[in-house]
Amino acid sequence: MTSSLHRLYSFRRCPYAMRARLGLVFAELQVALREITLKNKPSQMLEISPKGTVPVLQLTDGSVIEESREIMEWALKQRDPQGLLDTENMHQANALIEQNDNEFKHWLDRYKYADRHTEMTQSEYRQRGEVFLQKLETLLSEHPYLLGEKITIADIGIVPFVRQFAHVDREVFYDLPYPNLQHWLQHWLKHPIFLQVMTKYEPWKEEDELVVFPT
Ligand SMILES: N[C@@H](CCC(=O)N[C@@H](CS)C(=O)NCC(=O)O)C(=O)O
Repeated sequence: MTSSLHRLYSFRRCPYAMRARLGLVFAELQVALREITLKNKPSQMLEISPKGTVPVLQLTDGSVIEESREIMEWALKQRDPQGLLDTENMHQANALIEQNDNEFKHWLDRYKYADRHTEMTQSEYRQRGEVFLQKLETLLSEHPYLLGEKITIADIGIVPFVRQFAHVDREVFYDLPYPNLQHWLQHWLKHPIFLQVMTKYEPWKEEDELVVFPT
């Protein structure tokens, strides 16, 4: 059966998939959602994206976007009612997202799975990750969102990863000297769009009815 909706393969707790869903919801675009589990990826997803990571967006014209950052950007270029791309600092937004993806994520994974990476202690991994958090704290001490008074693509591209870092050990995170970052994260965790993005869905099965996201 063909669908008039673009199709998103996603995994609820994956920060990359979260940023893609945030992009879609801020763009007010609906997609046909296929929630997956990483242990049991659907063959339909692997056929269009053999690298096997989520998120994957299959457009109705058959083309495939298989990088989370490109999905966010694509969505907001279609529609951007809240002006998330509307910043003079797009260069800074891109640089922050790159630092998040290339450097912070590296330390986040080691902090989260320190038992699998025994070269350093968990707190050393955390401190390496904190270099990026300190940068965010400085930005957020100047304005409520990373690049100014309004939400930009930098906020939605980065917040899922800060959430994951915080949730490794919430007590430790909220004891760190980053009040503005903690406030920003708290604000996001209560944000209606964030809550929408974290709705739980059962893993997709071929016989399922179309699941439209967001509803
Ligand atoms: N560069 C990719 C990374 C996506 C990624 O690594 N996603 C993880 C889940 S958070 C994944 O699908 N991993 C595959 C696996 O664990 O099998 C993107 O930005 O979309």
